[in-house]
Amino acid sequence: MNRLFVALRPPAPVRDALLDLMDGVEGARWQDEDQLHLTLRFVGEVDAPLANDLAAALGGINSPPFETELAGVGYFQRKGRPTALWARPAPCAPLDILQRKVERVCQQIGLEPEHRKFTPHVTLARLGRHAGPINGWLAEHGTFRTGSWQVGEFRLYESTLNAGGSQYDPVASYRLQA
Ligand code: 2AM
Repeated sequence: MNRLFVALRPPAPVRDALLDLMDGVEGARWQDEDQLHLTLRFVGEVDAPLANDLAAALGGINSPPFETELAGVGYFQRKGRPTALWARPAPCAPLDILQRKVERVCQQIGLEPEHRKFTPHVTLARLGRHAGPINGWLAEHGTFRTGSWQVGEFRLYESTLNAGGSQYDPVASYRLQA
């Protein structure tokens, strides 16, 4: 079985800007540089034939390159407790269109539809029960903005859960073409 997801990989200058945000919350488990990505579709565990179908079907997506930027930080919470810190893209119609094309392909090969609303974000940190307050961090980075970059490809990733966290390995890249 392969645990898969489809994502964008921000370019190095954007990753550097994200790394600069990774301080100031006690106990936060900051992501490593090689973990940084923006998920378009979490697929989860699939067997090898389905993984192959997905890899091939993603290659059939026709979408032009587009510009996007990250603007703003925030957090996810569960039961009133923050669980993750993230940076999010500014509203970006081409990103939404690409996400919908990926979703359509996933359903065409037989995956269950993703019913959760698409909430594009780049996870920066996981927060355990004992993490410190995040209000200062949120206020400090409220005006975070990366400047835009061109998205020229998306990737299929494999996720491996290790004791120390998740390892994300690209298994295929798909070029966006006009
Ligand atoms: P997250 O960063 O907000 O946790 C690989 O796990 C990627 O898929 C991560 O970006 C993760 O989002 C996302 N993802 C979405 N739904 C998921 C789920 N149910 N389980 C694990 N990861 C999920």
